[in-house]
Amino acid sequence: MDQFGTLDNLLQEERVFRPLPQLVIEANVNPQELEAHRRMAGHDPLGYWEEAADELDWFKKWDQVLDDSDAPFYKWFPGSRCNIVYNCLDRHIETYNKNKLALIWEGEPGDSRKYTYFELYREVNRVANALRSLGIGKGDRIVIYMPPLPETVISMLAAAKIGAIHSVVFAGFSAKALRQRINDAQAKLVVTADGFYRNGQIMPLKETVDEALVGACADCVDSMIVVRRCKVGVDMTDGRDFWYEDLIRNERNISPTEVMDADDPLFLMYTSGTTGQPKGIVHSHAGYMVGVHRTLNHVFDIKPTDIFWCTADPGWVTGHSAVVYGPLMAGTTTLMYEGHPNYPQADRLWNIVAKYGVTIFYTAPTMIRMLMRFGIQYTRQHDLSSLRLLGSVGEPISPEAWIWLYKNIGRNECPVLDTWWQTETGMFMISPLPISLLKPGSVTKTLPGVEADIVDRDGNPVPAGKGGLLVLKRPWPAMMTGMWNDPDRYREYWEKIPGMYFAGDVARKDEDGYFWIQGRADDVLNIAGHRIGTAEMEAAFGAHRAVHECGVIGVPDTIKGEAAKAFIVVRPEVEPDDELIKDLKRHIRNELGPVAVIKSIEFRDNLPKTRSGKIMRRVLKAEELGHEIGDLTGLEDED
Ligand code: 6R9
Repeated sequence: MDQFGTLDNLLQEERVFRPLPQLVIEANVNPQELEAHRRMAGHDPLGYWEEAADELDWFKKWDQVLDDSDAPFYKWFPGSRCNIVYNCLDRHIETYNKNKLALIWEGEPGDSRKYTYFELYREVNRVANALRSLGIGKGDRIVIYMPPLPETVISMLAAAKIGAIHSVVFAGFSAKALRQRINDAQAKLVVTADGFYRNGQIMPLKETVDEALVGACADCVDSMIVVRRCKVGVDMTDGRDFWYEDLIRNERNISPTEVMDADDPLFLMYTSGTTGQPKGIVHSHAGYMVGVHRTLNHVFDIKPTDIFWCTADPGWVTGHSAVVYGPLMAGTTTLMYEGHPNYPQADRLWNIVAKYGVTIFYTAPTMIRMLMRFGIQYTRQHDLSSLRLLGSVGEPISPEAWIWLYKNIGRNECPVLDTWWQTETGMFMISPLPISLLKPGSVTKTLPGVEADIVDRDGNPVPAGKGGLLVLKRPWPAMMTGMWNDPDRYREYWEKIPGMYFAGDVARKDEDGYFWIQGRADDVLNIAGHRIGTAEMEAAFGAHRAVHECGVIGVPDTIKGEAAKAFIVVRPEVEPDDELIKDLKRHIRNELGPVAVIKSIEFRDNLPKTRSGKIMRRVLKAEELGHEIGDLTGLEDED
């Protein structure tokens, strides 16, 4: 067993942690209120969500809370008119929040910028005007290929304000992956930066966009906005590329907030599925805003004095719900850091916590494992006493990592809120509140208004303690409203187990009704909390001249949680050697970007296949990990 523990001790974990009395007294939602919420959501779920919707501002209220006449294409709050940006900015400008800090940003070199709600509002208005001047309007798609910069948040909000649909693409993706997303979304505009700082180096970015736009592909893009971050030289194409600062220099501070229908898309977020083509998950204004607002407020118990730091990159859904939209709707101060946690040394995150007095720190197990590796001496160099809540998301957290965080960062006082949710769910689904009794490694119980269960392949509930498929049994407001260009793929989520939403995860429920997530059931890897499909990786390998056939599986990795191992059959004329391994790794980095971490490559003469010719990753995985291989009937060559 490694120092971070394994799934086996997760299954045996029996420790429980109670919240300190002071925390319960001060909580926005106390235990009696939580019970009342659960009771209400139990017998009148739509009434529960309607009450949640009433906490936000609308241009026109709904005719109905939920229209399920065309299930699984559920429509939340039909007939209503709203704009999430109104709730993130406009409404705070009319209250005492106007002069409160909305955003604190720190760059890797140590530079920092702060925006009050009013300042952020003003900047978003100017960019909204600039977008309109470039011919962008309601329903147009904008790809935002940016590192964590204030302008990333500003561009997202400006797009949403004018009714455009943003799709943020993680700056770690390759030109090819970017092109694929631009094409699928048929984006008219790309926002990017000249480069960004990472681990003491300048990483160029604009040139990757140029590469993505080369040739006949991506000719939907008319213009590009470039933020000057590192002052590195870039080639600007006349008539297409504009410096951000030039565009907004003369823009006015007011730009009308577009009135949106409930179902008008707010953003697309591409995520990996089981085929080579990433899925464009669609989230829309009304439902997303209600679900995220209610769950973020409840789980993180937002107080006027909080400084909320979610370490996720804006390129992931966590960055959308927990860095931008959720915190801003809540009127809290959200913090963003541009760079590497190890720069200039391993205490950087704690330095930031102490410097700004961070009260809520929400991160991912892969980050926690990295911090554990750095050692606790770094945590002791800074005053972390401002922290009151900790959070985890992205993959199962081992009890060891949970306890490390609780003890060394949370002084044995701050609850660790392990939130289970997905790009598709938009909002937290299964999660404790600060008042909950915690078991390290468990995401505890469903939030009020959410119904989940563990079932077998036919949809029958499995007994407590047994593993099975994690399903959601009722629609929820922040659910994706569709799949871009692909309604059939959306429908699949509801058809694998009829009448239920199957999330793709395996989990179990214990005798107390606590959920324990075990991992993905499908061919999707979770590398450092990022989803990447084995099919996507196999397709990328397949594009290399030396590769005849390839099978990719996930193998355990102490820091990243999981990493990829590739089994490769080379073309007859190729002689596999170390040079080829290096070249293949380089190739994957070019094709998919650094997110696709290859742990090892093994050359084989052939791969196990089904009679229909599908590579059996299950067999490769069992061999690799020394497990029982299981049923092999249907295998092409049972030897
Ligand atoms: C928010 C986000 C979703 C997948 C999900 C599951 C895993 C997320 C988790 C967790 C265990 C948690 N996951 N939260 N596993 N405990 N608290 O991560 O979205 O990128 O779409 O990934 O991540 O496997 O299905 P996304």
